Amino acid sequence: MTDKKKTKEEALLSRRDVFKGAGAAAAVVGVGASGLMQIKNAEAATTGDHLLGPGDLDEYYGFWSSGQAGEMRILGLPSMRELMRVPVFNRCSATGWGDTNESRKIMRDGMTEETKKFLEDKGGVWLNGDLHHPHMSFTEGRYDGRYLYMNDKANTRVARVRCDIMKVDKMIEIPNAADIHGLRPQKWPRTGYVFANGEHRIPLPNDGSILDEPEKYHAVFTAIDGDTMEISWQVIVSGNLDNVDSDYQGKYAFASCYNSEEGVTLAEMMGAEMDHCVIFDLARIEAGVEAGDYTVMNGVKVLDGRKGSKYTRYVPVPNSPHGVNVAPDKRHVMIAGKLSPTVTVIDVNLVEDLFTDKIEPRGVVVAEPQLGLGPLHTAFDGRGNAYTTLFLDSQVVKWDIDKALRAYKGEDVDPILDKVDVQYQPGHNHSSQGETLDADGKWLISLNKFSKDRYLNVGPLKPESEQLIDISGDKMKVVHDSPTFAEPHDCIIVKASDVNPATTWTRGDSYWAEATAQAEKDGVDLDYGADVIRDGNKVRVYMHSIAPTFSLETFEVNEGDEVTVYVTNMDDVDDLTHGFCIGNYGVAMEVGPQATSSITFKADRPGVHWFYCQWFCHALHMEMRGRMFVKPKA
Ligand code: K7E
Ligand code: CUA
Repeated sequence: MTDKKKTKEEALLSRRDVFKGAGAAAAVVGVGASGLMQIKNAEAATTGDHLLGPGDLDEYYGFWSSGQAGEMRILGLPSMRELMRVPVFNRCSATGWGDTNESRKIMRDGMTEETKKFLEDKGGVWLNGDLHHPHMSFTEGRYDGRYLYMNDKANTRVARVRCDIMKVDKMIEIPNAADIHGLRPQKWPRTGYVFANGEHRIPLPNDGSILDEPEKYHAVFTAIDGDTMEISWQVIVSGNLDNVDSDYQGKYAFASCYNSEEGVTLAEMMGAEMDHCVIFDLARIEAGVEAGDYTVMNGVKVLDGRKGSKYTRYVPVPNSPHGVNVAPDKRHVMIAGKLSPTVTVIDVNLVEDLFTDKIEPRGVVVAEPQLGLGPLHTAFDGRGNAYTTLFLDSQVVKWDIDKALRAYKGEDVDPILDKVDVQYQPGHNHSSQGETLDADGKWLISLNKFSKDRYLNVGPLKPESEQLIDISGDKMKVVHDSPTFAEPHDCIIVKASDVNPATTWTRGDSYWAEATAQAEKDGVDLDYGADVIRDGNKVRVYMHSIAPTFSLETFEVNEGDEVTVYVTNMDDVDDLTHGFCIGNYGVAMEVGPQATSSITFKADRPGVHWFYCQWFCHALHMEMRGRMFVKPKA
């Protein structure tokens, strides 16, 4: 209670700071709007203690994927309020992500030369992405608040978000792989590696010399160094890779594989009764790298981990497994059956015997409870229970891990404790801190693929639906649902105290290192500049903003010039973001408090072009503008 009060007071305090600052008008608008929305929420919902009053802060951050929308979203839980959208693999009109020099550098630095060439006449960066799995960096099995990592299935990439500023700082393309799907950071001793599954099988190299010869295709498993975002090694596997998780021992990674038949048509992929889970032995792989047992492909060390390799083991599991989730008991790995009504449980402690061939592959399986139709993903409460989504049944099933182990040994016990209906067809679920040693068993999210009749009809394209379930008691209770746009595959729920984002940027941040270096070369003060530097047909315009003005009211360039505008926001006030937009030039970006942002464009349209601040910042925000003169060619 006192805690809640304190956070409320803190919230009020920081709001007063805004009032004291230049942004009084903005603050009034902002507070009014969000306050109203919360009251509406409170009126609309009827049950549960997930409701927060106006100004109350949430206990958890939720980091959400957005599937084919390509961005990451930040929610507050348990209120389920959407707090922020962080552009990652998409282009963002509001922030200029994909257009600013800072974002384009991040997007292009980790690209292969081949892709750069492919994108040469397509704007130079990808505009789409398919973000499935956002996960935080770990230290000794707990979230450490440093980074978030996420995959792009569409264009075979992995990105990293810096948690202090909640912006992407690295993005890499994974060579030799096709369509990164499963992604998890190493839990122990730390991250460490980020594991990324190449889902689709392709020829290596994929240069057209092999086409319709599927027996020559491969899927590749990748270990990325989470600190440097460079690829440590890759392993070729048999079959398609789907999802992945890592253990609490720092020894293994577990990936589900469908299509062990290595077919290309649906009929071919459904042929076998069993697919498999591939287990990667990190120490044996590292020793293999050390011993030089690899081929270098596109600059990456690639090991052969296909069936029979010493680096991997293949555990048969029923056809087309999907989710892989390691329980916070540090011991049990759950592989959801998807087409089979079962979840296969592997005991991490038996895996070494598998690698030394003391036991048969199925010898590591210690339970395989029948739970319902279409099990996809499993979450945990830290009290020995697991929660599995049932896609076809449109339910979440709660089951007792220990009872499942005993039943597998022949004891007559039913591990199923409870089932709850969700609307409809759930994919991922996630519990509060559930993929860490701090699993606290309070909340479960069910991310549902269909909403159908659940909300007002908005036309043929419907939103998806996410539901909040109270799991603190014996019975699960759905307490809230919200529509959500395409498509939250996965999310994590992190205690708010484990994440400490900054309130403003810090001058000198490496995020705009190139701008800093250029300003130095040009002899310009990046902080307080008001300069136009001509360098042949390149023009660099330096301005800073202090609400409600830009330091340049006009600047002139020639038609055909390549113009770079650097804007530094010298306001040092919480929540005082400016923007920079040039009318009819396709130029727009966010400039956060104490940040520098830059954007480059060709001045190929003569005339007078107003630039303006596109982020409401002040009572005189509308007046925060200036003119760019583009002198026509003689
Ligand atoms: Cu994690 Cu949707 Cu990519 Cu399952 S996947 S549902
Ligand atoms: Cu500055 Cu609006």
